Amino acid sequence: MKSGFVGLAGRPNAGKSTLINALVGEKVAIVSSKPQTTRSEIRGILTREDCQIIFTDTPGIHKPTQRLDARMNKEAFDVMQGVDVIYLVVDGSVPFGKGDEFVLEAVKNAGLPVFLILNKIDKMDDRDIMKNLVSWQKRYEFAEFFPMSAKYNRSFLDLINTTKKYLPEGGLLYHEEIVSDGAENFRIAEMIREKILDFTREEIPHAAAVKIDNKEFRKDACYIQATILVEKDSQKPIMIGKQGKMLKRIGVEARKDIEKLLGRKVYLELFVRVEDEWRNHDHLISEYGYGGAGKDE
Ligand SMILES: Nc1nc2c(ncn2[C@@H]2O[C@H](COP(=O)(O)OP(=O)(O)OP(=O)(O)O)[C@@H](O)[C@H]2O)c(=O)[nH]1
Ligand SMILES: [Mg+2]
Repeated sequence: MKSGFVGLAGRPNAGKSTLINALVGEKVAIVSSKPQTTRSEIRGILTREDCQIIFTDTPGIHKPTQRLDARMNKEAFDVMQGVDVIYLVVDGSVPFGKGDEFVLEAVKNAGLPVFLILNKIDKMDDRDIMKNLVSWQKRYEFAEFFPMSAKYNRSFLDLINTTKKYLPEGGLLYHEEIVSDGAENFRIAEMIREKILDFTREEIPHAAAVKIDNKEFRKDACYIQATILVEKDSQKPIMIGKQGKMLKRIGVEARKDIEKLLGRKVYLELFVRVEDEWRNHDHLISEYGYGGAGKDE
């Protein structure tokens, strides 16, 4: 049996979290159309009879403007130290830019086999795909090339089988039934944050954090209270919405995902609170579970 680690790296919005969910067949990481969705390392575990692959999703690497950004980048770089294979996930439908160069340099420095995952080919024609692959080929000695659509591909067998070849012999590293190593409360908080990303605009999505205050299993149901933190007083009414409509919408949609995760009925109560400039405070970033919380700085 083979077992080992794969780190997913790439710019924000490239489709890393979409790919990890598709590979493990469950939503372990949240996805949104807004860049910088993922804020911390998340593991998705795929177990087959012949192999176990631990995929690590990372925050998209980008130019830091706040403390949270710096922590997210560091997290992404750290992940690349302890893996057997790196997937460099790129959005093939947008032109190569400075951001790609930055990520590519980081990936090169790791000195590991790198698979170039040319994602979102559903948005490209064959000529563009070829041109794009050729240009990436010139940039680095990638171990493998995989043009694909993380969102629409039905099978990832080829990618998984090829990855297996690069992994060492070894036993199970996680129990075969475990799909994510994320703490349950963190996964629930992320599902709420995903809806915030979906429904709010401009600076609001990135200013929001979610914290689970209480979770109680009673009979067949689960009762959850959670707080959405925003950075400024002016953001609070937007998060709540007219007559509480926004908060309600976030709650209703998040509850559906949480019920799927917990396999039971969920009662979700949401609150909104202002936490001044939380994105620039290390202890708050850690408290909410972002940017490698709990790890040594
Ligand atoms: N058309 C198309 N869209 C895709 C594909 N893969 C991902 N997306 C979309 O791209 C957006 C970003 O996807 P994510 O998986 O959140 O990207 P990410 O790389 O994890 O982004 P960060 O967490 O911000 O670093 C979402 O709207 C996805 O639905 C694809 O293969 N085709
Ligand atoms: Mg992501």
